[in-house]
Amino acid sequence: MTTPEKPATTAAVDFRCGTVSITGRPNTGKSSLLNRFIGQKLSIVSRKAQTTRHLVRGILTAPDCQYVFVDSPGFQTRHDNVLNKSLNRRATEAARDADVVLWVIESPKVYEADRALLARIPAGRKVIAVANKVDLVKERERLLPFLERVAKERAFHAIVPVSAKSGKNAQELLRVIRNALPRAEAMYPEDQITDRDERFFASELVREKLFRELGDELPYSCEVAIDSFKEEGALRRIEATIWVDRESHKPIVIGDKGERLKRVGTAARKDMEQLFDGKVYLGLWVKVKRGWTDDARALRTFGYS
Ligand SMILES: Nc1nc2c(ncn2[C@@H]2O[C@H](COP(=O)(O)OP(=O)(O)OP(=O)(O)O)[C@@H](O)[C@H]2O)c(=O)[nH]1
Ligand SMILES: [Mg+2]
Repeated sequence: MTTPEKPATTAAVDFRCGTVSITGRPNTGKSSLLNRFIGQKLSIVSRKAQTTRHLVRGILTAPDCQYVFVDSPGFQTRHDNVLNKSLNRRATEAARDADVVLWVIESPKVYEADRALLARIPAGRKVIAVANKVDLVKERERLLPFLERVAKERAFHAIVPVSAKSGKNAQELLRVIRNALPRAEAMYPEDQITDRDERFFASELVREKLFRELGDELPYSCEVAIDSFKEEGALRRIEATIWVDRESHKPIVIGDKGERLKRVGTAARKDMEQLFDGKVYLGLWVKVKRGWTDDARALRTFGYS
């Protein structure tokens, strides 16, 4: 995650560069796809819908193309609070501003929620339909009719079946995206893989572990804030607070004798050490901010607009 001054060399003839918005309803595998392209866990992933809350840029520089991927929150209809309205706004804005939009759906079905999001992508945008999770389609003969149904939804630039999980067809998808991007100079230095800093990833990795550790509802009312982030030689010393929105949630997050909080901390620390390539000390606290998901001011302090 370095940021040298020089942009990538763009000596290749026909060099392409542009933004690629990864959109879709929750849980279709958008963040998994970003991580697959970049080869690192930049965007957090869980089995639960609505894991992603922030726009995360992942930059991939190849000899003939620089792809600037933007992962976005799943477009959601689940809860109508201020947080979710803000997430939906982010999801659609990212699609509006991109050179190419990936509309990620789950094979082998198109849901109404997929269509609702597709309808929000302005006409004239180059949209690639990405039929993810093809590894789950056991009967191969179901795939072709499914792709034919997809083709009827819009005049897509292309339709590509992939598996973010196994990597199947990911290279082919990259080739299709490249050919849809404009001829342009690189925007970022070639060894830069994201626009987010280590503080951001530290808080996201804690949030990912909460999503994985907690039941169905609680993760949605948890947020993580980094209180301090200090580099002491090779060690990163990080103090973070997990905010919950009710007093009764606190003991659930902490767990019996602090066991759950400890598991969250250990798993997050290990991922941070891998991503930052160095030792990490992580101190975690749990505090209550009542009703923060519906409180615009509290949301701003957590970086939502
Ligand atoms: N079998 C299979 N599972 C996948 C694939 N891609 C993603 N998943 C799983 O689908 C779930 C959701 O993946 P995410 O990458 O978090 O999905 P997302 O679209 O970013 O979800 P939100 O951020 O909540 O909108 C996780 O359990 C992933 O492991 C795939 O190609 N095949
Ligand atoms: Mg996601």
